[in-house]
Amino acid sequence: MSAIPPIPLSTLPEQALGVRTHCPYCAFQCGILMGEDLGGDMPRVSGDPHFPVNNGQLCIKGWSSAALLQHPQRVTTPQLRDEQGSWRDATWGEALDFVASKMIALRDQYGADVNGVFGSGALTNEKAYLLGKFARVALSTANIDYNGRFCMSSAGAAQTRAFGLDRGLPSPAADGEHAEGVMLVGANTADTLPPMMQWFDRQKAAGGRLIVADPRRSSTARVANLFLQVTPGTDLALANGLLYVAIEERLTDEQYITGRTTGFDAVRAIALQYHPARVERLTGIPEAQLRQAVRWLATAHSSMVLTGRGTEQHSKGVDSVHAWINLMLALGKVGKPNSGYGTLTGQGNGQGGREHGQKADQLPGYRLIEVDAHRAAVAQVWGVDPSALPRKGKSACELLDSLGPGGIRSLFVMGSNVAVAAPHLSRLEPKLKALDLLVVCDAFHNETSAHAHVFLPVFQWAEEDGTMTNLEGRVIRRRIVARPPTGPRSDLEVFHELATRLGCGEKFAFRTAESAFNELRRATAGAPADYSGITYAKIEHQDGVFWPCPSEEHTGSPRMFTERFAHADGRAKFFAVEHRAAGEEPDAEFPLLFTTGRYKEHYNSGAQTRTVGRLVNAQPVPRLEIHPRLARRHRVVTGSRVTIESRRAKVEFVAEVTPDIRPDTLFAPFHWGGRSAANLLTSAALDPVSRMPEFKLAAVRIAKVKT
Ligand SMILES: Nc1nc2c(c(=O)[nH]1)N[C@H]1C(S)=C(S)[C@@H](COP(=O)(O)OP(=O)(O)OC[C@H]3O[C@@H](n4cnc5c(=O)[nH]c(N)nc54)[C@H](O)[C@@H]3O)O[C@H]1N2
Ligand SMILES: Nc1nc2c(c(=O)[nH]1)N[C@H]1C(S)=C(S)[C@@H](COP(=O)(O)OP(=O)(O)OC[C@H]3O[C@@H](n4cnc5c(=O)[nH]c(N)nc54)[C@H](O)[C@@H]3O)O[C@H]1N2
Ligand code: SF4
Ligand SMILES: [Mo]
Repeated sequence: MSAIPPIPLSTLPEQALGVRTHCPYCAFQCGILMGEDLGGDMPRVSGDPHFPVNNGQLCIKGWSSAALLQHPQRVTTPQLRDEQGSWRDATWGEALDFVASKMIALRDQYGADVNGVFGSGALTNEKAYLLGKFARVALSTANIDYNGRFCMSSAGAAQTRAFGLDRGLPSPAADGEHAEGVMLVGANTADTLPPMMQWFDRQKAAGGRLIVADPRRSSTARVANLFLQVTPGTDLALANGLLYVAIEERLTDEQYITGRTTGFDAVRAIALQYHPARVERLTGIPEAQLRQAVRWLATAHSSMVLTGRGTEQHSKGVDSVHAWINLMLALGKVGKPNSGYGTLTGQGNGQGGREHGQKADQLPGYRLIEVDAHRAAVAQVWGVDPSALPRKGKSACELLDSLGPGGIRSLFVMGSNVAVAAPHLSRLEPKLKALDLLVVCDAFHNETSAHAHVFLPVFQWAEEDGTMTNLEGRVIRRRIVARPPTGPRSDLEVFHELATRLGCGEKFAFRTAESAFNELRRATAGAPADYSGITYAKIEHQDGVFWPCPSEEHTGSPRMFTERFAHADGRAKFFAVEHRAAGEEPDAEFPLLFTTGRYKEHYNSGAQTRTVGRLVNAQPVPRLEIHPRLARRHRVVTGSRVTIESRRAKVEFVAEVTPDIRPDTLFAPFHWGGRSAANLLTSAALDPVSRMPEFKLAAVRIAKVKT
């Protein structure tokens, strides 16, 4: 196969210093400025004081993000496994020929769906869009899904069902400052979106109230006016219980319910079964706290409930989010100024990543792959026959579960470290090992690439152009601010090179990210997430553009649902939801609740942050949080080594004894792999609607390691 001339996707502008771009990590997408190299070996990063979301603030991950760029562990040469199973360097041509010929051979032998693709909410909109197109057009496989399934899928599904559209926040983050009441449910923003706390600090300083529901007195809970230390897995009962109190105290907004919603009667009938005594038994939250929380939310002129993964990553995550939405609809808050329901999107492009067709059932712009009119619209832009598009494929966990002989024999991974981030890892690992072909595109090796046959080294965030959509639905520009090392290529170029070898290179021949974005705009025109009116120039002038933006004259949509919801009748839908047991509940054998989450210093699977010295020094190992009462019973002190055992595995942690956690609950972060992986313990019980795994609840037992 003859090499195609590389596309000049990374051209450092003459004057890169001071160019505005965004942090590579989370959905807050803080504005950053790349400063001068102060004699060290990396450029200096500072917060962009003019970007209106972070106002110049950054967290420690943002401050240290430049360390990823010139990193000594950065992979710069394509790699293939040799006969002994060791990596050997290869040329790009050799590696790409190997990947494409293997994919073709597998397709010819077993059918197109044998090739799997796994994407990411870390990818720019352009990459996410082209990854979906690559799977459907170049590989003709139905089997593409992505790590957003682990992240936003429950809140996304519930918002789509309730409001007709899923945009994480219905309004700019800064509106939080003006909300009299804010309730954060299963969201530890002080650690996971630190610069967001400035809006809540101002909100409280102006007399507003902050309520936090979490099984741990987290850094966020510590600054709340009211802390509800909820039992893991019982948020749905908590929300229904709050609605009970609202109905009983006549705090619901009947005019709003009649004028803007449907389905309340069935919800009222169920909520009335959640009297405070029952709710206290289920959730651990006393009646006085329930009443206080509802009064603050209901009597405030403006109030909002914001959910995070704590309430969503459950096998009843979708119903739990419905319960929170029901509450805010019943209080008449959704679509009102500085009010409503929102979910705090997690990954850098967690929002855009879920809109443009990486999901198994989805095409760009939130179009659905099973809807004929949607297939036709996208097929036209792609220049293919609609009947040539595959149908709906497997969701992330199901896709990973079917890896190996008899199922999906090849996996192309772009932007996820599944060998750390997926649940029930002891089941996944042999499946990864049994693949005929595992390709990882990344800048660093990680626990997933340890099983790969091919490693394709790619550019990082600061080395290429593109757009990201932050947690507010604001489409922003990622800009080139650093020169890439020799060797790596853009993900966009990888698509083009592979597609060429698969016979459709012309459909991926974009000379710039902007030209790929312009095709994305056409593919989303008229769709629910309509980007057709967003241009690179407009993003520049407006500090980002909020979708939907259906024409070039349109300035974007910062606030949603003010007049109508996105359902055909313009109304929001209540969903009658009942508390139910988790995939596994504690029992005599495994009597404790185990839940997982994050440290401020590390990011997700840790693939990036575990390479940054400053972050590793601050947070070198995962610690198991345990209440003093439980610790005493097991003769555990801070620093003791303890074994946590679930039905699936045993993991050893160092204990951190803290009164901040419930006595029936243990917590560990999931940022580490290998034998310290929290996900060895978690289960793949899935939500029936979103197919979200139950990361936030497993039944475990504890033993002190004998020394
Ligand atoms: N520092 C840092 N920031 C990040 C990330 C990171 O890895 N590190 N990742 C980004 C991404 S991808 C995401 S998705 C977001 C996630 O952001 P968050 O949702 O804030 O993060 P988590 O720590 O996973 O979970 C939040 C809280 O849920 C609590 N919790 C556990 N079980 C339950 C429960 O049953 N009910 C309730 N109410 N709470 C529960 C945990 O104790 C935890 O404090 O963060 C983003 N920002
Ligand atoms: N137990 C437990 N497990 C969880 C969670 C939990 O709370 N508890 N949270 C879940 C959630 S919310 C999430 S989002 C997942 C996240 O977990 P993962 O899906 O593993 O995501 P990251 O760790 O962010 O991995 C991103 C990888 O992509 C690479 N990367 C970043 N940008 C690009 C790019 O532009 N191109 C390419 N080719 N590569 C790129 C990085 O170098 C890194 O190796 O974990 C989930 N797993
Ligand atoms: S809050 Fe998120 S976007 Fe902002 S600096 Fe920290 S990791 Fe980066
Ligand atoms: Mo996430």
